[in-house]
Amino acid sequence: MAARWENRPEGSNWGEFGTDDQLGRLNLLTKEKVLQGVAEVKEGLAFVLSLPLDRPGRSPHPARHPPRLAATIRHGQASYNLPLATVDPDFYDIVSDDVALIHTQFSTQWDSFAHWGARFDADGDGAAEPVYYNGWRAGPDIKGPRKDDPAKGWERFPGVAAQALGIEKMAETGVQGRGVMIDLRGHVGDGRAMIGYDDLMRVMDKDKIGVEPGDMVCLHTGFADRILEMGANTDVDGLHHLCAVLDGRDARLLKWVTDSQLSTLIADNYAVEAYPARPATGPRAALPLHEHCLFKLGVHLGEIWHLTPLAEWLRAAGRSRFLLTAPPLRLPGAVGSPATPVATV
Ligand code: UVW
Repeated sequence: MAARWENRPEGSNWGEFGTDDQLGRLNLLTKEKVLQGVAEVKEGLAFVLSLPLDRPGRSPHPARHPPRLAATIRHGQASYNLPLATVDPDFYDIVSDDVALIHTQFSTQWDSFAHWGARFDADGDGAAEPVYYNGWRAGPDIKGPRKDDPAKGWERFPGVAAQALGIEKMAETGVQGRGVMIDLRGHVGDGRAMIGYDDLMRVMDKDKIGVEPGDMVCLHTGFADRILEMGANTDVDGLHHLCAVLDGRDARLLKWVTDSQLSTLIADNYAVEAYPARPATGPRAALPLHEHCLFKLGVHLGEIWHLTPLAEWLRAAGRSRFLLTAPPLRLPGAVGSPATPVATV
């Protein structure tokens, strides 16, 4: 089948996993990789790597809000603690049923490849068009809300079954393999630290950490732990000055992401990389690590995971590897998803 693009972005791997690929580096989560993860299970201890999904109390992102839960309505009544005797007096059952409004990227989450694209001349006609990983197009492949009334965002849903790059593609793989923890907090503490290639290599050398093709790399910065400490009253301004972030404008760091062949990149901070990114001039990506991972390489980003208890356990045990199982919701067409990842050691 013909590729859907004539040009691929510099430094991208478009086409390497197939013309129609929607999984990117998840293709490296082979059965051998799962077995390598399973081989790291020695104690039978499981760690939940999700924050409660109502944390942070407030998001640094102005359009993302805490989840809202409500009862469904059944026979005109809110169906919490509802006696089914209202249906048949001989029924002794009590039922509850609810509905949630969830901003999929508010708390512990995965970004799908539909989260970040670019204006790029993929079809070679001399004009840039909006396009995503592997040349999937904004519009025909990644559908948006009705242009005449963007407020009718819900009307996007009837068409999503045909959508490319939705988070359900990730869910269908099971997202299981070997996790590798890089404990940045253990070296740079809780102050804001911009981590470039040299800093990352120093930490990995000191802790004797190796990343092999297909590994799911987790960066512990302490950010989500500080969110938990803040409780419901998140100090959003304070968050901007806390903990390590990757320097997305460091070209050698981006090259390491390419060369390492890691399958997914995960952090307990807000965007894995500094947000906003280091200032620069000229045509550029606002978030260069997002562009590199989600748009060019097909590397899913995990954000705001709660990594501290696992990172501390691994450090105390002199280990860095574990079995990681982390599917998103199998929600067709969604751009991001909450996750309840589980690490087993
Ligand atoms: C932003 O929009 C900042 O992206 P992410 O959810 O990946 O942090």
